[in-house]
Amino acid sequence: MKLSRQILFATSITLAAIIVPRFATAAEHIVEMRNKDDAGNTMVFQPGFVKVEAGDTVKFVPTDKSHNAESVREVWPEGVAPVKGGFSKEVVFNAEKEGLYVLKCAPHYGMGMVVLVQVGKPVNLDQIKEYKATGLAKKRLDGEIAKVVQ
Ligand SMILES: [Cu+2]
Repeated sequence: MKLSRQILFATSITLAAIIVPRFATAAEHIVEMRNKDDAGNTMVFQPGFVKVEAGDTVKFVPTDKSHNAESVREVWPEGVAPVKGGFSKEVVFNAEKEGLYVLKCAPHYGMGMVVLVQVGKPVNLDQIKEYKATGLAKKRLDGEIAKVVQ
């Protein structure tokens, strides 16, 4: 009786060791959509750069109202479903494929409201660097591109 309990216990531990890490590795990352960040910049995603792994999710949260998060189509990797969140709504990006992803807040893109998500390796870095965002969006995007991890 005692032995079978020990075996059962040992089996449970072994199964947990095999099964749990597969779920534990998928992380949820939060990006806030804000009127002002801690540094005093206006109309921002915070953070403006997020590094995640394939299988993770990135949740965009409307900490302040009247923002949204959606794909910048010009540089969105082919074969990946675009993201288009409603105004003042949460939206989740399922990071499944490696690469760099640029999202914007539609009404504030001209004010530089842009965010860069790196999933695994930056396989499309050249395309992202070639993309000509305008005005403050370009300045902010260049700043985020400088944070990309090779
Ligand atoms: Cu906005």
